[in-house]
Amino acid sequence: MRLFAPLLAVLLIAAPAWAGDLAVTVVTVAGKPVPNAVVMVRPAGFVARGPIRFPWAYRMAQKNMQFDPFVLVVPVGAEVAFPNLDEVRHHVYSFSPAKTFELKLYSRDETRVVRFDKPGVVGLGCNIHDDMTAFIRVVDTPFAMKTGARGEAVIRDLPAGAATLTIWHPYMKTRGGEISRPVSLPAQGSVSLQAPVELRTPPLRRGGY
Ligand SMILES: [Cu+2]
Repeated sequence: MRLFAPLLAVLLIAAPAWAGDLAVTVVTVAGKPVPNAVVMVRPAGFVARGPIRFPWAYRMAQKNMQFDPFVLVVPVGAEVAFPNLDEVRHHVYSFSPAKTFELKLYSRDETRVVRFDKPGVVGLGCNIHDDMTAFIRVVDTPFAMKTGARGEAVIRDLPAGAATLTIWHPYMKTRGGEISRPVSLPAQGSVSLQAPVELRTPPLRRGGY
C-alpha cells in the first residue's frame, strides 16, 4: 500500500471538487435590493472548456419606446438579436470601446444581429429617442448572471477554492462601475453574501433600479 499512497494523494488533489452555489444579494447602502447588477465569478486557474452558453435569450428588443431588457449578459462571441417591436423606427448605436456599432433606422418586425467579440460593457442608445438606454455586459466567464427584482443572483456549480467575485452595475459609483473582492468557495455547501453598493442617480428617466 505504501506504493499507492502518494498516487492516491495526487488523485484527491486533482479530482474536481464542486462547491454548491454562491448566492449574492446586491443592495444599496440603505439596504434596498439592486436589480440589474451583473455578478461574475472567476475561479482561480479555471479555464472554460468550449464556448460559454447561458440559458437566456441573447436578445435586446426595442419595445414601448425602450430597450428590453435594461441589462443583458452575454458571453464573448455571442450574436445578439435586436428586434424592433415598435410601430416607430429606431436607430441603435454604441460608442463603447468593447463594441462600437450602429444599426441605421429600421422598422417594426425587423431584426438586426450584432456579434460581441470582446469582454466589457456596451452602452446602447437610440439616435431618435434620447431616453432609450440599455447595457450589454459581455463576459468571459461561464459563472455570471444579473440580479433579479430582489437583488439576488445565484451562481451554481462553482469549483471549490479561491475565486474573484466582481459586481457591476451601470450606475455604480466606482471606477468602471464595478467592485471586486476575493471569495473562498468551500468544497461542500453553499455560500451567501450580501454586497452593498453605492449608486449614482440615473442620468435618464429610466433608472433600472
Ligand atoms: Cu428609438
